[in-house]
Amino acid sequence: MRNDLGAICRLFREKDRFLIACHENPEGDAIGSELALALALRKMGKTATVVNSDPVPGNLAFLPAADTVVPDAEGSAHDVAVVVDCGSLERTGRVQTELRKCPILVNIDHHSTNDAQGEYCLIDPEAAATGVLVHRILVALGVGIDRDIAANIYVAILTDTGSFRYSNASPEAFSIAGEMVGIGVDPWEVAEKVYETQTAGKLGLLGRVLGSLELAAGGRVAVVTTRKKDLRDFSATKDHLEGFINYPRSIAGVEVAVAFREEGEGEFRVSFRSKGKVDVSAVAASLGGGGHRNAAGCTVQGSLDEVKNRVFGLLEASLP
Ligand SMILES: [Mn+2]
Repeated sequence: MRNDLGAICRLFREKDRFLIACHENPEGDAIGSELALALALRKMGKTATVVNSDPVPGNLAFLPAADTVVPDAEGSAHDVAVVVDCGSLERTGRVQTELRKCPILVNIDHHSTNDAQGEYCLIDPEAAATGVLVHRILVALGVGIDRDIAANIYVAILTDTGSFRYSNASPEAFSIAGEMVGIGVDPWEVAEKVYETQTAGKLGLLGRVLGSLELAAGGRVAVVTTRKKDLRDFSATKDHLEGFINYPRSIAGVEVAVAFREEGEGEFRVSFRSKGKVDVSAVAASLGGGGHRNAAGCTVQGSLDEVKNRVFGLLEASLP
């Protein structure tokens, strides 16, 4: 059943044991959406277990109920699995085995590349964040949104709109965020926790990664590259690279920023950010990945030079 809010509400009212998950390498929208939903279901007297393949990133650990996320939920049965912010069930990673055991799957997402698996889907690529869709559900359910739920919804929208800078920052996104502030969310307190928690090591790594900056396609594409050694040298994990791609994207005249990250021997994770007319989700999809029009990613096999040549070739062809 696709986009039947009433049917999803009936299901949430009827069933009792929910298993909620998001994608690997979760960020603000994924974590905020699943925690807001879990808190609301618990308020309704339900059991809601949040299970993720990866831990909650450090800068989001302050979110209410973040301490209830578990790495596995084996040994307990659930009536309904709810997957948020995932274009496909595979994106949930390791925990998908447990999700698949649930008799009913609900899919709540805003990726345009969603494959709509699940008995119930709420998919709206026009929504700024999955948190917006969770808000729609909670309003339809009539659950009172308290400060804890509000903080999670606010962070979901804040992070997926790039602090209300991206073109997806719709009137609905602003209006829900405003409502959450009205409920008691403090924008500065949240911003400080989400964004102002750098470590000296992370800034050192940023310096290294920016040192790899190169321009392609006559200055319309900017590229940064991270090798495994770079992460090792700064005792960093891939999470520390979050947001680095915004620097090459911020260069005047650049339409697409690309970040290459060495994942394994002959394997690179490629992230794209577009600020112009280029649909990077199409480029990522043609390499087996996916995402949004302005933010997408894929994993490509080959040496760094081979991977770069393939990606540049596709990008040059898609530049208007
Ligand atoms: Mn999202």
